Amino acid sequence: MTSTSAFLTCGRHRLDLSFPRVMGILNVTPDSFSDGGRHVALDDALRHAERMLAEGAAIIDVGGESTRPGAEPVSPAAELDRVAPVVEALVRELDALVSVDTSCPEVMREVAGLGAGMLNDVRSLDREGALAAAIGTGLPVCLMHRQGEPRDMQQAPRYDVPIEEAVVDYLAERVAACEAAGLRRERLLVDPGFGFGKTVEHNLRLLNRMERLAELELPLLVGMSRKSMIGKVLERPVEERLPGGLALSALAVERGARILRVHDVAPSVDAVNMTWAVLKEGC
Ligand code: 9MG
Repeated sequence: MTSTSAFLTCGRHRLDLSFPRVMGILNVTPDSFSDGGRHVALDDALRHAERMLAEGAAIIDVGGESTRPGAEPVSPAAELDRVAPVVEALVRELDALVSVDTSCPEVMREVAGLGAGMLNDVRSLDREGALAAAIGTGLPVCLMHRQGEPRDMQQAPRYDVPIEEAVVDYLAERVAACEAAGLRRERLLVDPGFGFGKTVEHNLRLLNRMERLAELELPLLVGMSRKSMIGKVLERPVEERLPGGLALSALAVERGARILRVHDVAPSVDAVNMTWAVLKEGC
């Protein structure tokens, strides 16, 4: 177990990270709702978030740009159009702690004004203007390792050093860049970025060696829910990956994860709490 600071200030919320928490995924990309209608989609999003909160999610992560392998980028205007009404409604109607999965400076500024409590950037603030925008929001930021862009990142990824070293070095460099620009480390989280420019073997090794990330001394967020590493090892389609994902969540908690980004909140909360009960006993 790593010792990270217990509380993270997320806008008007304080997130207790003295034990592992679950972040529920809320995708608001056009393919994520069965009905194309705008009003229905907003209502669906709200009901889905409400259910995840009732099941024990501490954070709702809203994303308006798909980061799946092969996905094409969307314009800032289109992303904002998808995300802003959902963030506003989640804050106003549910008083939820909302994280926004974005790499876009305009989106960061806008959602902070709407009451979002965290930024989740799979590009670790390396887009032009993103670092300055994130600093201006005053919100905590999750920095994630990736190699390549979603469009092409899974085309034969390779590394010259062991994957865990590549990940630690990259994240240490991004943390240093943030601190040099004035983003205090109290506002940072790190994420090894499972599936982002990594083969199945890279992902499995990275989870095995994830304790290496403890040297960064920052809260660790991980996302493996329904990812293809589960599908490939177990030969399961996406709708049959929950048991594999729960096993990975338990291992991630044992290796120091403090936030688990998942689709299936209720079973994940149980898996995380059960794992934590065992680990706590060993303290
Ligand atoms: C948006 N997104 C998709 N997968 C993710 C992961 O593994 N970590 C984080 N932080 N965000 C992710």
